[in-house]
Amino acid sequence: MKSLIWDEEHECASREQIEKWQLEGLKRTVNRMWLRVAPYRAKMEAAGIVPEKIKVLSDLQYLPFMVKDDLRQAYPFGLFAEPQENVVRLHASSGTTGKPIVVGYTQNDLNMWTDLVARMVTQASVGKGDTAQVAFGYGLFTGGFGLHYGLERVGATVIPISGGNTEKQLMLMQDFGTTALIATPSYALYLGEQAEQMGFDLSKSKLRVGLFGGEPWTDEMRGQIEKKLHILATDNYGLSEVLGCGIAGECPLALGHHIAEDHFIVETINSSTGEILEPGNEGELVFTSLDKECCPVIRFRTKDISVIDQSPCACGRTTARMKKVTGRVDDMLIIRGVNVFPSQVEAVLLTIPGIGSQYQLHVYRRNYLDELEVHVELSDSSLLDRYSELEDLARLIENKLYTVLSVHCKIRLVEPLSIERTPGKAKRVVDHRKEK
Ligand code: DLL
Repeated sequence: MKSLIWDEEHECASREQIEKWQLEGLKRTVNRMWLRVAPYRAKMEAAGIVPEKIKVLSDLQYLPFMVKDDLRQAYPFGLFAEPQENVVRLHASSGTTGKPIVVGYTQNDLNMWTDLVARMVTQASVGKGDTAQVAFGYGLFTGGFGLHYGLERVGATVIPISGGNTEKQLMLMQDFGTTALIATPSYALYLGEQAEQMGFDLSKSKLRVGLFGGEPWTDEMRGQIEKKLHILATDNYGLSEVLGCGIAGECPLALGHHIAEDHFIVETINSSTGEILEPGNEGELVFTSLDKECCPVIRFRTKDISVIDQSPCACGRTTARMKKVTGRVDDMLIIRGVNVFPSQVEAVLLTIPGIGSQYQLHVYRRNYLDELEVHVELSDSSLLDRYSELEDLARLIENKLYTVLSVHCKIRLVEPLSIERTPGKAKRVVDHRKEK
């Protein structure tokens, strides 16, 4: 498997060099925010910090955090550091309720974004000669357009099919000879299931690699995708508020996602106290942009949980790597005082034979107590008629989940393919506690 380096100067620089770029970029960004973004300047003033105080990289710690709510309150353009005539593109976060978070890009921002996506797809081994099917939604979501331009930049043939229309996806995949699939992992798995149902033999197709991102997924799910689609499945990470896709992605060694540290400073913090953690400790990822023009961010709290590793990778890159995101701080369910992440449930479920690949957690409050009900698809519907086997399977799942979670869950086994699939991000948790 080839793993080329797109930009050796920046991807393989010494730590000393990276930190030099970071300090210069940090000073630039702090000045820009101070002069052009009044709500952030007010935060700095409240914290008693002025741009001149930023002298060394560790002075970052004195700068106030930015959170999603700051961006929401500034809807739509309140945190833009550029006048409208310099803004050439708008995207928005994928939140389902209320007003979205809007992000703008200048032409320089778009050029940088395209470079970073080109870097990310190159490290996942995609380049000239590949045919890349972009099954992310094109629109306000950054996935479609972000991947699109980066793939064109490396010279791949891009199929901008967007999300959904699964039959057509499979048809074009065969007829156009797609070699790289770009999608959310949950949609990739659905494509695999549908291919099986429709009698498409993906082992005979040209598909060889997947670039998946946009939602958390476990290594167990990676295994299932690789088996069903007969490909190498790589993960990449990003978020609209910081840039979109292209912030970090895996090389084929899959030893963590290489972070574009020449454009972003990454920190991990204790989510409850805000305390900065040393690399190697699990915490909430926090990003600072170094050269974004329209929507710079300083210490943006992502709520995503991961671990940073600053040691160089065997592939030759020296930028810090982040472990696969295990979940979001706000995805964490607290069931009778115990913390439960959907990813823990996924990791258990996908090792049990006889069940399908989709699941959903339903949380109820009954008699003032939280209850977790896990809906799990069977892989074979004939089991639904064999009650004792069904009961045995449910008990097995419950016991295995209890071992990992220390919480008793109710297991509901449902028909194959009956849990809703979406072309975008999967809905893993349905919280009924807020319902009347
Ligand atoms: O999902 C950007 C993106 C598009 C990344 C395509 C990768 C590929 P948002 O819609 O703003 O942006 O959602 C960002 O999605 O804070 C994470 O919680 C989650 N997320 C994104 N990628 C991953 C990943 C895009 N690889 C939010 N693993 C982030 C885990 C991810 N979670």
